[in-house]
Amino acid sequence: MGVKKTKTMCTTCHARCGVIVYSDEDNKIIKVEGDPDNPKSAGVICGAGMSQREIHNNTEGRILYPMKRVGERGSGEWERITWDEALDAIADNCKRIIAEYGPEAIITGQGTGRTSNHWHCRLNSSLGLEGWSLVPTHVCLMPHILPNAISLGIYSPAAGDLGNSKTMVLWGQNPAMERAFTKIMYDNQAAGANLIVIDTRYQDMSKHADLAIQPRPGTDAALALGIMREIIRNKWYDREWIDNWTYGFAELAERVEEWTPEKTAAVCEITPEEVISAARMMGTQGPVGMMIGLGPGCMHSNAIQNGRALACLQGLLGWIDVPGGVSVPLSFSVMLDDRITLWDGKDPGRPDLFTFGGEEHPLYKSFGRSNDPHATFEAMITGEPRPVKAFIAIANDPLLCYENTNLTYEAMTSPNLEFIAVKDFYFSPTAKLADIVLPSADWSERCTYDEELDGNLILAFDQAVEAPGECWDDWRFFLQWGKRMSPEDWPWENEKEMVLWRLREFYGFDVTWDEFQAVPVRSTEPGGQAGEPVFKKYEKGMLRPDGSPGFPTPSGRVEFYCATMAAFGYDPLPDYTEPAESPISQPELAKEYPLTLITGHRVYSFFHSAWTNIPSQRKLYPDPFVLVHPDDARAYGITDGEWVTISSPRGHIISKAEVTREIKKGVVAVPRPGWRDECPELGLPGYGWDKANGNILVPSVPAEPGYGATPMRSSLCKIESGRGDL
Ligand SMILES: Nc1nc2c(c(=O)[nH]1)N[C@H]1C(S)=C(S)[C@@H](COP(=O)(O)OP(=O)(O)OC[C@H]3O[C@@H](n4cnc5c(=O)[nH]c(N)nc54)[C@H](O)[C@@H]3O)O[C@H]1N2
Ligand SMILES: Nc1nc2c(c(=O)[nH]1)N[C@H]1C(S)=C(S)[C@@H](COP(=O)(O)OP(=O)(O)OC[C@H]3O[C@@H](n4cnc5c(=O)[nH]c(N)nc54)[C@H](O)[C@@H]3O)O[C@H]1N2
Ligand code: SF4
Ligand SMILES: [Mo]
Repeated sequence: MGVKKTKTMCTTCHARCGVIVYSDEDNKIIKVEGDPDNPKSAGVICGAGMSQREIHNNTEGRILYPMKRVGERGSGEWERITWDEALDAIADNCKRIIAEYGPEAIITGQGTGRTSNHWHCRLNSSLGLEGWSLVPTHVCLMPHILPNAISLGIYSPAAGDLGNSKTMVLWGQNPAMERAFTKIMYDNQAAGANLIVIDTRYQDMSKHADLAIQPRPGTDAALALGIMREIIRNKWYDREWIDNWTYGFAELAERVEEWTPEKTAAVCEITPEEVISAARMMGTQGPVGMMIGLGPGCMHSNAIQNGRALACLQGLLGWIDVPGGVSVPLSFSVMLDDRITLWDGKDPGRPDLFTFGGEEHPLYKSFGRSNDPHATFEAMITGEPRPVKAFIAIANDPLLCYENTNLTYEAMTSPNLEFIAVKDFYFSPTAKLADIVLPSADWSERCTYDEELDGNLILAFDQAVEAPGECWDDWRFFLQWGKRMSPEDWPWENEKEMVLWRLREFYGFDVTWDEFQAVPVRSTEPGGQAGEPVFKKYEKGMLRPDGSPGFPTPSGRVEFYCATMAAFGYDPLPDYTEPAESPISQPELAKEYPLTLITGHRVYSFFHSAWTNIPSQRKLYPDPFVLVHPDDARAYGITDGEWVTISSPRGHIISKAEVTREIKKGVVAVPRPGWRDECPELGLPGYGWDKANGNILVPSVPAEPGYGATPMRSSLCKIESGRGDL
């Protein structure tokens, strides 16, 4: 038989590169390489993708079988059980708890998109819950898409078609982490396009930028208002677009008037020239495509309004649903289609629907369909306003993912929480506290991926190797758990049937598995050619439910003035407010904690908290580290490479100082993740959830009012030389 060659997709990060896996008769992976025929990634691959070889071939430390706890919680004593025993235990606990306390007493946790989130939602529906239960969308997906949903009617991150832009803008986003996309940008820049990078850190892409601006954390709305003022004053907008497709232009023009380059520069701690240059480039050299990341709008107490200001800037520029502008995909909403989630068109904002924290954060309840983490963890601890009895996590580690980790830990170890199950590859800090752990197949070991959600392509994929031990794909787990809770919702026999059902139900491809494999690329858009999106859908009546031209907003237009914002108690116009915990808003606190803390900027090899135990990934970043500006290092007696203690009113952690001009003066940056698992092959120790995890430092209150986004990128801290008690 020799070497087997399988074309599939790496799903380690959201880029989802096409890859070719070579494996041998012993089911070992020989090599993973980029697939040159993949229309999106075109042969690009990164080290994290290639490390699948280590993850699959060396199963040391991996959870290989379902196991139940036999000792005290957290004692590390486990006993192997069968999948049936594990699933029965989960289903029995769920049924008992639902009967006694109602489904809301079960919290299911999921992390960022790892190919099974839609089935997770369906499973929640089978439990009698509505929505996503517990997800980090309060700092990621929702503040990302909500401003666009409200302002443009586009229920997506509104990513730019940067490969065709004349001016490419990376706003608090670093695509260098996802390689294929970077290549497209470099090629476009070589062909004459501009690149603007707006990032507090002088990050990977800043080094290639025509204009790199480093605003103070959480001040991006001010910058966007200042840029809009310049564009309006200089009439760098398209009058016809404004008249035909936007709402509230006159009010916007009045609002931005006070944001002179000087005032903007003072708030953002940049120069007036930078504001003017950015406005001129965006205003005169279109099409403008933006990639907006977590930097500006997701992880601040003023998150939604920051995002709104950026959405309005895009609306003002007018490059929407055109080549090189803001892409308007249809496929994103398909993932959350009622046919798959079983949400049945119910309004999540209705008063009788209960969510933890829904009263405090009504916008999150209405649009996010999730429980607020802070309120959920408090309920786990106190039983108020109602009890939580079970927590089941799939591809999620709350101890490393959520702010204010000491609260999360108290919740995860609360005696009120009767049952915890975790499905993961390795013993994550939360898995160590579980009653049942469930083994998981990684991407080379499964046949279940999403269609491309950020584009319009369905790419054929297949399982490359057999999963080790009894590692199950997450789809299979949801299917078998679902069958035990509500069999009519889960009619399929296996995961392949689930994939084929989706192809048929959503895109009309009635194919067998082999037929699916035979066509490498399909389009998700009705009538669309593979790789050729339909543009200006708003003119063609493709965006509004009633089929009329326009955008799916109440006015049918791009809304600068937005009644939806007003209905939730916000200023209906884009607005800047100072972050809740900054040297300016909290001068007293800043006397003790003078530095602004950014947590979680991405680094090459790690994807969230995963892979710090994998040698080829860990060797790039052996120790936890923190970026410190040379002037701050001098002021606080820190030298490059030494261990420092970083403290906030919430707690303290350690990291090695990386003294660098990359970070803005007055700001320190702890990357994601801070913690490290042990890496025996390299002889490197672990640094646990309570040692080097940036979330120890981040407050869970006060949060963004409507949404509950927490200031993971704008809170106060101090640094001192030495490891202290850690
Ligand atoms: N301070 C701070 N906190 C942050 C962020 C930040 O920037 N700063 N970023 C936030 C953001 S944007 C997000 S999206 C969240 C992400 O949060 P999560 O997605 O929950 O990420 P992790 O906490 O790393 O937990 C993920 C766990 O899932 C496991 N895993 C990975 N893939 C799979 C899979 O396919 N199946 C199974 N069963 N397990 C899998 C990993 O091994 C890991 O233990 O974190 C948020 N937390
Ligand atoms: N390697 C790797 N790739 C990943 C992930 C990962 O964990 N590892 N996570 C994935 C996930 S779930 C997500 S959501 C995406 C996030 O993707 P990005 O948003 O691109 O990622 P980040 O690096 O978290 O944040 C972007 C930048 O924001 C900057 N920044 C911080 N505060 C501010 C601010 O106030 N204003 C501005 N303008 N910039 C600021 C940081 O310096 C950082 O460079 O990444 C995805 N890709
Ligand atoms: S960029 Fe790397 S980790 Fe992300 S999908 Fe591509 S190969 Fe995988
Ligand atoms: Mo995320």
